[in-house]
Formats: sequence, structure tokens, C-alpha cells
Amino acid sequence: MSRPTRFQPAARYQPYEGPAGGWGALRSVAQSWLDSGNALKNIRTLLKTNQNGGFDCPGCAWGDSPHDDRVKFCENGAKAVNWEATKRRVDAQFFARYSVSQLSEQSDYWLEYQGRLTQPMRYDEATDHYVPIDWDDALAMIGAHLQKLPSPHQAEFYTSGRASNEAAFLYQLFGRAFGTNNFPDCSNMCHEASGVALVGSIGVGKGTVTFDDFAVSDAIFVLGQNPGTNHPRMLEPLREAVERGAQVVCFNPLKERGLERFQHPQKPLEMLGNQDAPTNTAYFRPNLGGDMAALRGMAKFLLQWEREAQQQGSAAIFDHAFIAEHTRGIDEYLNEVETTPWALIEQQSGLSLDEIEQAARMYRRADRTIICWAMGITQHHHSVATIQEIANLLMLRGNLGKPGAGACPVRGHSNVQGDRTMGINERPPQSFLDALEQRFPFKVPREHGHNTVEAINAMLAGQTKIFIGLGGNFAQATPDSPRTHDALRNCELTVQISTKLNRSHLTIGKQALILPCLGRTDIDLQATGPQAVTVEDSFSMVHASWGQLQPLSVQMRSEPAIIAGIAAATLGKRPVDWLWLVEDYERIRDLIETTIPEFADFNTRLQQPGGFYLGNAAARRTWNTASGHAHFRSHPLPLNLLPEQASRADNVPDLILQTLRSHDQYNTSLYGLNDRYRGVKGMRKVLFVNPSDLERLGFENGDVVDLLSLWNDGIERKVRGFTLLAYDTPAGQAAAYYPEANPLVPLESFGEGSHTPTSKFIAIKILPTIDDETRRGLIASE
Ligand SMILES: Nc1nc2c(c(=O)[nH]1)N[C@H]1C(S)=C(S)[C@@H](COP(=O)(O)OP(=O)(O)OC[C@H]3O[C@@H](n4cnc5c(=O)[nH]c(N)nc54)[C@H](O)[C@@H]3O)O[C@H]1N2
Ligand SMILES: Nc1nc2c(c(=O)[nH]1)N[C@H]1C(S)=C(S)[C@@H](COP(=O)(O)OP(=O)(O)OC[C@H]3O[C@@H](n4cnc5c(=O)[nH]c(N)nc54)[C@H](O)[C@@H]3O)O[C@H]1N2
Ligand SMILES: [Mo]
Repeated sequence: MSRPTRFQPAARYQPYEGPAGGWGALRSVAQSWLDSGNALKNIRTLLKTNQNGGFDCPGCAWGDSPHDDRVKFCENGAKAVNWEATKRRVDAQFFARYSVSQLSEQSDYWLEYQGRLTQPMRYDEATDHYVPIDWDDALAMIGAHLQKLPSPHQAEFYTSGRASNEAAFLYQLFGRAFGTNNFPDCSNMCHEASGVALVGSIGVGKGTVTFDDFAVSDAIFVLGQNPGTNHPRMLEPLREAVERGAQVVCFNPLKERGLERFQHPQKPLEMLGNQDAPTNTAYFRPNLGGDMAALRGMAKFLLQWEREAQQQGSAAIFDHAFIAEHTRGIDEYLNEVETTPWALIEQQSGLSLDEIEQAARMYRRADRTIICWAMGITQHHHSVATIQEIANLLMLRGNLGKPGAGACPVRGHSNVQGDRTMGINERPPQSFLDALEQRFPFKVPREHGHNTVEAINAMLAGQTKIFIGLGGNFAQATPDSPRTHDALRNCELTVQISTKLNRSHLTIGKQALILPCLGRTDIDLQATGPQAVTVEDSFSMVHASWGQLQPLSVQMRSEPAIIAGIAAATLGKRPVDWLWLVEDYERIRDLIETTIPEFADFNTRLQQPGGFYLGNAAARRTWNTASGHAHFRSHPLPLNLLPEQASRADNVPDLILQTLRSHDQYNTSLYGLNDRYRGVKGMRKVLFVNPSDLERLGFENGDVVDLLSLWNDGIERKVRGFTLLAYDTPAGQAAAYYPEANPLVPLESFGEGSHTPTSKFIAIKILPTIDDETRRGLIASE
């Protein structure tokens, strides 16, 4: 055996017994400091995370209390900062050393670990290397390609959710002035269903709660979310809620450690005493996709108790005043609840009626309830219906628009919510387009643009010729990886505006450019001095972010400067003087202020410590729906969660698979190969399986297998060499890491009304891995 290395470490699987946070978190932060090669500088930088005058954490979109100045970073925020603020450089020498084919052989972890992209590069087909290109030439090349397109709809403008408000606003203005609404974004794969569902139910596609609501809530439900890894700063409010006697009720097929116990790494006494505290009061483990059935069951209990209360003349369960004044559609909904059979609810949810009743009792007991959710809810076929069921449940007891209550889709990327507010949206509301048209002298395109799945299809079909990525890793984050890779390769030109090297720089069109940009931690110096950018968190708080570190190279440019450069090279000074705008970002904010009403007095309000609240009409009980009311939306429970294309009499799935994040990753960026709370070290190609399933399928813990996804379209979707790990997951429900399992997600398998790939529900078969030698032997002997 060869000696273990950083990129091929020794693998180990051993259950983790500790709490979330704690010493393990401190050790891991220390390791990431050391790994960054910038330890001293980064410690000072970290203390500026989420502070006034500091920068917004490039990690998740959880908000902070605007009232205190405690330390506001967590283990994974620290890892995100150290990952970005590395000293290592991917420069011209690096690209001279490795050809694109050679780089393609490397793992995603290796690629990002190499460091920050420091100068613009152009792909040279003759040598298969990236070679340096001047900024002016690179921008001119993009402009020339865009100008040559027969139709503006042949370009895709992708955005990942780290882009600042300023960058996002310029980007959409440019794309629309160019003539298209083709703005696929990471949100299409993330919380799209939340936006669609909430707009339909309450007229606003955002969460209605703010940070302060958590402190006065009687019950907090956490559905389909793993905050211990993905939103660690949420653990503190959960723990505080438990301490003051509120209910914290979790729905998750897996026992996630962060939702069980938390030791605060920034509280020395607690650390010394090795104390921890619980983060839940009840934990239910539904089947994948079973939440809507569980919520429907809760509604059925509430309805039963409401009837009993009416008969006995006791206090009502429903908030009749709220329902009468603010809502429509209750009768239809209650009929639907009534006719949903208990047997279907039990079978689909995977929970017993006792458990559902217990959850319903907790909900009933609370005067103020918040329901939080994330990817375990949004990445299913019936996500829009499930989220509307969440809204229905909230409305039954008037849990919208009062302190301590409301809907809380916990967003992913740090500014994914802000990007949508700025108009990164392939189907923007007409009011937004009207406002643009009033403010700017050009005809705003009105036809819907492409979302992520549609963009991939358009590239596959050869309709789209140019792909521009404002951040992200389109090649790896998207479903059906081999097909997505083909789609990118089908383009004439692919352009990636990025901080770090990833597979999207290696999966390219006939021509390709890498444009290196500044990240959140970097000082952004423009003609008038250092600039702040702004972001919006999950609670609709907008605040400024000031970079702290000297950029690694003078050749890196800010995202707004790059977009302005592309726009100027394509459109000249139409409809604005792009280059003048980026001399001072206050000028961009003035434009935002005059286009988006919530941003009145933007530059002035930004001075407030902690930023300012954008407001949320639904939280004020103003319903921006056609009827002016909130709506109960009635959906029948799906009879069968398995889509038709995945069920064939002769080919029933072995397991249903969800794809999720390890503790050492930020989406496709891998900070390491461990998943501490799940006990996994040095491995990522693993499949977590219930021991009874292993037995049923004739495998053992540790066996290496191939995974095949079931979808009747003649395309083979397979990943090879996954290690089976016996794990505490409900029978029939397996889990694997994203992005390794993405080749299994069919492009055609997406949410109804959301188009979000169903990354949490994939029907699979398990086959013993047969190496290529044996396979060839088998074929030869047949
Ligand atoms: N450190 C770190 N932070 C991050 C990210 C990261 O990768 N790393 N990513 C960011 C982004 S973009 C996002 S969107 C968020 C993602 O945050 P999460 O949504 O927490 O991310 P996932 O790892 O996809 O976890 C999904 C959780 O839902 C559960 N689950 C899966 N299917 C179901 C289901 O059908 N029902 C229920 N009830 N539960 C289910 C899984 O067991 C798992 O606990 O985090 C953001 N923050
Ligand atoms: N199977 C499966 N697939 C999924 C998911 C899942 O749960 N399962 N989750 C989905 C979700 S929720 C999301 S949000 C998407 C994420 O999709 P993306 O947002 O496209 O992917 P990331 O991995 O976050 O992108 C990482 C890259 O962004 C670049 N980057 C980092 N910071 C910056 C910056 O400040 N500026 C710029 N310009 N570039 C930067 C770096 O080059 C880095 O390599 O993936 C989705 N895909
Ligand atoms: Mo996300």
C-alpha cells in the first residue's frame, strides 16, 4: 500500500460520539488556518467576519443578531474564509505546467486546493493549455462573440449565490440590455421551490421571520436541514430555545448530530467543562419525500381536535379570526385534508400515527411557531406542494405576521437571496421589468429565460452558444454530470468568473476564458478608493461587506468591474456608462435605489450598524397575491413518490438515494475528505445504507459497489467504486455525497413547478463493482 497523502488519505469509518461544535470544531478551524498558508493574517481577518466595518461571511446565508458584537463566525465559516484567503496561487506557471487533460485527471479537492486564480487565461486548443491573455483582449473577445450571436437568447448568464448585490444588479442589467432573460442560477437547484410555493401562498417568495423571532418562539420546527454542518450559527438559537422551554422539533431521516447536542466552541467555560446542551426536544425520522404526508397528518389531527373543541365548546384550535380576515381557500383545503387516507399518510411519511400525533400536539401547544426548512424539503418532485402544506399549517393557527412565528426557508449561499432581489431570475415579476424599462432607455425582454435545467438542454441541443458563469461550478453542481459536461463542451465560448480552479474550467467550449475575481475577504480598490459591496441574508437584512486582505495579485478584478468590462465591450455605453459606475459602487447603489422600491435611500441606510431590514409584506400581513389574501393551497398527496420513469415491473429500485453535504465541503468546494459527525474519514465515494438493506441485498459493510440510477430513457447513469457503510438511516433510504453522486440525477427528474433537480430522491440499484479487466474478460468469454 502506498503512503497516505492529503489527496489520498487513509480511510476510516467509526461512529462519532461527541456533540456538534466543541473541541473537534476548534481543531478543524486550526487546521484550516494552517492549511491556508496565511495563518496570522487570517486570524485577524476572521475577527472581522460579520462585524460592522468587516466582511460578510462567504459561508451560508444565516443572519446574525444586529444588536450585539459578539464573535460571529462558526467552524465552517472559518473554513470558508481560510479556503478563500489562501496564499497558494494558480497562475501562468501553473497552467504552463499542467495541460487541461492532465488537470482533468485530478480530483475536485486537488483542483481547488491549488489556490487562487490570479490572472486572466485563455484556452489554447493547439497546446491544450491555458495561456495568459490581457484583460482588454479577454473582454474584447467576449464582446465580439456576443455581438456575433444571431439571437441574444443563445447566451446563458449563470450566477452562483456569492455574487454581491452590486455585481448581480449590473449582471442582470447587462443581460437584459443585451436582450435576454437567460439567467439560470444556483437557486434553480436550491430554494426555487420555496420561492414558487410562498409566492402562491402568501405573495412573497421569502421567509417571513427575522433573527429576533427565534428568541420568542414557542416552537421551532426544523425540516430537511442539517444546520450542524451547513448553518452552524443556527445551533445557538436552537439550543437557547430548548433552554427556555420552547419546543425544537426536527424532521430528518438521519440523526444529524447538530440537531442533537451542541457545545459552543466560543464559550471557554463550557469547553473546559466539556459540557454540551441539547438542540431539540423531539426528533422524527420520516422517509425521503415523506414530509408532506407527515404535515398532512398533523393537519388531520388539528382538524379532528378543532371539531372536538367545537362540540365541547372549548378553546378553538384554529385561529378563526386570522383565517377569516386574511385567507382564502380554507374549505377546499380542509376537504382535501379530510379525504387524505390515514393509511397513505402512514405509508408515505414512514412515521407512525403516534409520532405524527405527537408532532401535531407540539404544534398545537405553541402560540408562536416558526417552521424552518432547507434542501431535504426543496429537492423533491413535490417540493412546491410540500412547502405550500407548510404554509397551510402555519395559516391554520395564524402563525404568520406575528412575533416568534413564521416561515423560514434557510437559504444556502451567502447572497443567493439578494441576487434574486436584484433580478437574477429567469422569470422575473413583470413589475420588476416595468421598473427597469421606466428607469433605462431600452426595451426590456419580456419572454421567460432559461433556468438551469433548460440551459443545459439548450446547450445540448446546440441552441446556446455562449455560457458565462458568474461564480459557481456549473459542471459539478448540476445533475446528470456526463450530459452537463457534453452540454458545456457544445458551446462556442465558455467564460468562468471565479476565485478558484474547478472542473468547470476544464469542461469547456471550443474557446474558453478564466477571469479571476476578488472574493469577499479581498480589499476591493476602485478609482475612488476601497469599496464595500452589499448582501442580503435569509432574514432580508441588507448589510455592507468590506474586504480586509490585500489581493494576491493586481491582476484580479472585482466582479462588478469584470461585468462592467464585458458590458462595455459588448454594448459600449448603452444603457449606462458601465466603467464610470464601477469607479464608485455608491453609483451602482443609486441605480438600485431608483429601480427597486425597497432600496430607497440605499447608501444612507447602509450606514446603520448591522444594516437595514428590507421588510416583508407577508410579515406585515399584507398579501401581494391577486386576491389580496393569503391562500390555502390544496394538493392531493401524491399516490406514489416514485416517478413513472423510475418504476418498471422488472426493475424495482433497491433503494431511494438522497445526495447531501459532508462536514468538510462547501457545495462542490471540498475543504477536506472527512465528515466528522457521521464518522467518515478520508472517503467520499460512500453509500450510507441501513444494515437491514445490506442484508436484504446480499452485501456487507465495506463492500465496494457501482450505483445505477433507474430512469427509463435508455441513458445509462452509473457511478463506480462506492463503499457501502452500514448507517443509521431508515430502511430503504440511502445517502451519498454531492457532487460525487450527481451523474445519477436524471436531468429530466425535477420538481413540479420548480424545475429543481430531485437530488434528494433518486431510485437506484446496487451492483457489485467489477473492475474493467474482469469486465473485459466477461465480455470476451460470452
Ligand atoms: N459548510 C457548508 N455550509 C453550507 C453549504 C455547504 O455545502 N457547506 N451549502 C450551502 C447551501 S448552497 C445550501 S442550499 C445549504 C444546504 O443546507 P442543507 O439543506 O442542510 O444541506 P444538505 O446537506 O443537502 O442536507 C439536507 C438535510 O436534509 C435531510 N433530508 C434529505 N431528504 C429529506 C427528506 O425528504 N425529508 C427530510 N425531513 N429531511 C431530508 C438530510 O438527511 C440532511 O440532513 O447550506 C449552505 N451552507
Ligand atoms: N446532487 C446534488 N446537487 C446539488 C445539490 C445537492 O444537494 N445535491 N445542491 C444544489 C445547491 S443547493 C446549490 S446552491 C448548487 C451550488 O452550485 P454552485 O453555486 O454553482 O457551486 P459552488 O460549489 O458553490 O461553486 C464553487 C465555486 O465558486 C467559485 N467561487 C467561490 N467564491 C466565489 C466568489 O466570491 N466569486 C466568484 N465569482 N466565484 C466564487 C469558486 O471558483 C468555486 O470553485 O449545487 C446544487 N447541486
Ligand atoms: Mo444552495
